[in-house]
Amino acid sequence: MKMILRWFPNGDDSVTLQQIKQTPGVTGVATCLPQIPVGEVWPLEVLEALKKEINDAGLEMEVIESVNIHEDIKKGLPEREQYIQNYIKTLENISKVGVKCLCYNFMPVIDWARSDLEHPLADGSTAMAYRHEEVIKMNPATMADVMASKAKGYSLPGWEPERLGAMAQDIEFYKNMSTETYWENMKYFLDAVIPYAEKYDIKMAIHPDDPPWPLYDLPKVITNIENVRKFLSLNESVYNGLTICSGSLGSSLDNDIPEIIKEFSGQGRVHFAHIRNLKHLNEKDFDECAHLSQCGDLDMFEIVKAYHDTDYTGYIRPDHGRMLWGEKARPGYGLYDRALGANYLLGLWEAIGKMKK
Ligand SMILES: [Mn+2]
Repeated sequence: MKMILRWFPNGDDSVTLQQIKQTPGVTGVATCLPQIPVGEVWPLEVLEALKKEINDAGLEMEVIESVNIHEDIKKGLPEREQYIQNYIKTLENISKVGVKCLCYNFMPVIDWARSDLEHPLADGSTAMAYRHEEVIKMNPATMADVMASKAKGYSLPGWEPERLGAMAQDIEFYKNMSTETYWENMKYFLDAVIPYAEKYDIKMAIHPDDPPWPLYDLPKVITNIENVRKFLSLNESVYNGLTICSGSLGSSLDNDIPEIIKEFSGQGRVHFAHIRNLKHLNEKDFDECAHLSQCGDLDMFEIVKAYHDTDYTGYIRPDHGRMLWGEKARPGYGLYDRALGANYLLGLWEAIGKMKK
């Protein structure tokens, strides 16, 4: 297991590589090139410069999160051929700089959704929150405005301005597409790309849909254990794998996260773990919270133990953190709460390992 933190380059992060390096037990970062428009090839020379910057800080760059998938691939349009070729070229380039794992998602139009990015918690910290009625009352463009207004000037991954322009049109497009066709488009992408992931030795790790239920009549696919089984069966290569995000899947109270980890990590199909906690107010409303079991609904001991028991060798990162101690940062991605989370998870990992001796 390798503990990493997400980090955004080009000055688009309040957290420095030096701060990450000083976080005990953290050996690398999951990073990205947000300046490259979705669908374009990631240039090798830009990747080499990024790798040098990260390595010079004493950290590894083995995980990319994420290379976004062009909407034409998800829609199954003829233009997907070119975008798939570009994706394969990007795989080749990231392999040349030593990347081993690629986290991506296959959510249509809208990436993750929250109704508030700085919801006050009882202890005076703030966290991202989701209120289902508020989200479905907002149209997606309004939500984009809400997201942007609370982002503290940082870019929000998944809410890149270029994807917002065509949002209304894209939502309309999917109204005429069955979920089954959406699955077929996903399989088409996987069958084209996975042989190259094998060739370049990059583990593809799809991130679950967040939240794991339909919004605005858009298809949702990576939402529960049955659908994850279906996804993995679309292409049986071990390179067609998962990012298990405890918070995204855990937003649905029907999902038993330790069971999901045991099944798929046991099969060697989990390559990246996002671990965070959340606290439900009811079935579809929740606040994000500190990582500790006692702060939320998820049992972090059981989650970490499920990875440990299945001899997990992939990457783990604490997921979103709260804003605390006066920190100003991209929502979910401050330093303090994620550093606390990383060390809590490392403590559980150490204790579970030593109890087995
Ligand atoms: Mn996640």
